[in-house]
Amino acid sequence: MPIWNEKYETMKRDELEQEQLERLQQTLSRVYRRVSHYQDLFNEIDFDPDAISALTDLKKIPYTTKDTLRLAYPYDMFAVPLREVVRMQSTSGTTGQPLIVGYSRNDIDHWTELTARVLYAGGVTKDDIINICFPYGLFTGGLGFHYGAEKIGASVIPSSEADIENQIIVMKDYRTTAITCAPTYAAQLCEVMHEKGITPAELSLSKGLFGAEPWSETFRNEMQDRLSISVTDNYGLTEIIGPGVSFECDQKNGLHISEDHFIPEIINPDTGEILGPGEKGELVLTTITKEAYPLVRYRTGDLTTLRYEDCGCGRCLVKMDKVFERVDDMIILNGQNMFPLQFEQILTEVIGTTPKYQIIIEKKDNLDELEIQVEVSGDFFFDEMKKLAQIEPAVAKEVKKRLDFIPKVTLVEPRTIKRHMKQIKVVDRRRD
Ligand code: DLL
Repeated sequence: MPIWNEKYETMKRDELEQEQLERLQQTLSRVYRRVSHYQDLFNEIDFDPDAISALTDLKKIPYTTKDTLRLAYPYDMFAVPLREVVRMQSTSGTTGQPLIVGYSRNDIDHWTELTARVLYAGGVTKDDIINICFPYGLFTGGLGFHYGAEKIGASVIPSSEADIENQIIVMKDYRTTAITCAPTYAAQLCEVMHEKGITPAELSLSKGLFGAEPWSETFRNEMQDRLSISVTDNYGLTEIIGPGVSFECDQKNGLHISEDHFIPEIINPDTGEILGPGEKGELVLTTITKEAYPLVRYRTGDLTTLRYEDCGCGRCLVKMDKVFERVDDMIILNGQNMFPLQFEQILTEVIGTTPKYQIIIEKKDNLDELEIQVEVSGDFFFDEMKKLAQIEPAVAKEVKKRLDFIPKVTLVEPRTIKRHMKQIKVVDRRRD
């Protein structure tokens, strides 16, 4: 499979590290001169950004957290004057106050290069017709991929998050060969196709590039099967740039991080201690080419592992494992810690496919209670009432076995769980 940027994607590690060091020096000098937060921080720890001589010097700088960015809202983390900002995007604010991120002209060029890498690694070429099914707006998915796909020379359909039926009509009539979207959207696409009796053979689709939220290997297999396409994962976050931070290649076993733009580290989320390759922890990223919104050692909140190994695709960029959990995902139920993923695994095993589900947590008589709502869809046991009746006790039993408590399990009608661009897996009503 061809590589979009041979030079940087296959660069040998010593050469890459030299390039990273030079870019890091520029970034640290820039943030020290232009962002008061970093100026104060470096002064406080007596850190001279012009004296760094090795990548390991980065470890001397404390982490940057989302709280710092929130305090700096709207523009205090910007490292260029607004007249040099050509674009602003924003986080959704689902976990608090939204953040505004600015891009200089060079930042947009770099971002375009980065999303082109993602798309190319997922098999998109100038011969493709691609629907960008991410919202075009403050969310980074739409415009981020749009520019990258145009750069490759693909025929870009900015269909955005169109109503699913219209999306299918466009895909059919325009003979779309590739889509990029959130996995939740892909699942809805499948559902509607199923309901309308549309088969993959009626479409020209051959690849799907999914990102923006966690999704499992079971889901990949299911989508590949049901849509007759090849599916790859890609990861990014608004604060760092948007999509384009890391991407899967045809090997589909880890996401290559574009290390010529971002330096990754993995830390223990509780202690801040740096962890080694192969150890799972929180991903921390430093941007080394960003002009308008550079971040040093930003704690992403995402849990993953870094793997420095040869890849069958020929790229030398480090790989991170698929992200399934966030540090702040953890559910604490009556003092016991658990992750939504544990429930998802149980549901998938019991039902044989990953259903749409939502976990609702409430407080009753001073005790935390957890309910798992599972949406019955046309795809699983819709007409097999006997099997349906077995699901609730089977899930409850499995949860009791693995997590030692009995949840309430409720099957709900199709489309009861509200659709968002990203699936909201946990609704915590304890603080309502
Ligand atoms: O979701 C950017 C993006 C758009 C990435 C389109 C990929 C495709 P935010 O809305 O700021 O930005 O959300 C970032 O989403 O910290 C992760 O927790 C999660 N996330 C993003 N991609 C993945 C992925 C965009 N492939 C947050 N797998 C991140 C798992 C992901 N989680």
